[in-house]
Amino acid sequence: KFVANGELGVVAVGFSGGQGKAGVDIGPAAMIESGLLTKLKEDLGYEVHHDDTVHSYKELTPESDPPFRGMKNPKTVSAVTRKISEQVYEHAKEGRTVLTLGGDHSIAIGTISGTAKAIRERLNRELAVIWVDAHTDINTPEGSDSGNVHGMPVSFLTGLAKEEREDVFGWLKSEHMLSLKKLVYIGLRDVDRFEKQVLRDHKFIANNRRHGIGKVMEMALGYIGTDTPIHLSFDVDALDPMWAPSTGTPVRGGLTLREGDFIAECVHESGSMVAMDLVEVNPCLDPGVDNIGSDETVRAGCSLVRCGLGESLL
Ligand code: B3U
Ligand code: MN
Ligand code: MN
Repeated sequence: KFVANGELGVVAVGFSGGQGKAGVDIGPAAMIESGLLTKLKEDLGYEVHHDDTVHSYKELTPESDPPFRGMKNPKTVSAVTRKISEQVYEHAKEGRTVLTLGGDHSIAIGTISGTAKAIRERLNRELAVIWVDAHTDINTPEGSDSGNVHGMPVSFLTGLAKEEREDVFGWLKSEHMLSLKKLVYIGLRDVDRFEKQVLRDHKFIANNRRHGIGKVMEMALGYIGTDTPIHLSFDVDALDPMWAPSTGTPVRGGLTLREGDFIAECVHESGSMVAMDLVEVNPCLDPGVDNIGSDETVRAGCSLVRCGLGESLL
């Protein structure tokens, strides 16, 4: 089986160019400074491979990176995600579980493409993705109202959005891609009209909040099956703003922290998780006083990661 070998590859990505709000680029540093990686080493026993760097990438000037097909910062986001894809691939091909700390959710174009490629090469298997988010992030450039690429990663990864230009995601090849049939959503509650149409057309499973979280996880993992490697892409805005207020687009009515932790625990316990992303922690957006909101959000993010990597309360 493709089970974890106790080695963890960490990629920290200080990137905010997939959306318009500054501050999400310091999310990874905040989580690392609060001791996350030390915990993963000391308490969970991982051999951690990390270059001790929060990668920031040179952003192009607005003049050299004008909107293309409505996308904002297209060349910058493409170049950054391409780099991330290679970094994640390098870890995953060694059989390491890969943890990526973001950064906005556009970085998943890099993380998932990197994992998908490594899993194909190493295990000759297709990847499944559990996307935990208030949003579906499946806009095409033309379908998007905002032009923010963090609302489009799933569309590029599944080939719903295509672009020939090498410097605008044309580097994504079939080995990087994800099948729409291998995608499961949990936590959705803010889905654009265009995206709803996509969901209807493709009929892939999205969670149903009629069921409790236990049943949702049973259905999600049952649908994926026990023999398929899983990439867990966790957007902290899936949590209710009560638990994670410091994020770019908070939406009321979300998951409790315990439900979020439970999702991550279940994916870990499946034994199939090969990679995890934790994204959209923005410590600069704090509706509280004395950084209460950002401290709580960072703590929530760290908790989700620890649960995904095997910390169990039991
Ligand atoms: N669907 C909207 C809003 C959004 C997507 N992802 C986040 N917000 N975090 C869009 O811009 O595509
Ligand atoms: Mn997202
Ligand atoms: Mn979101």
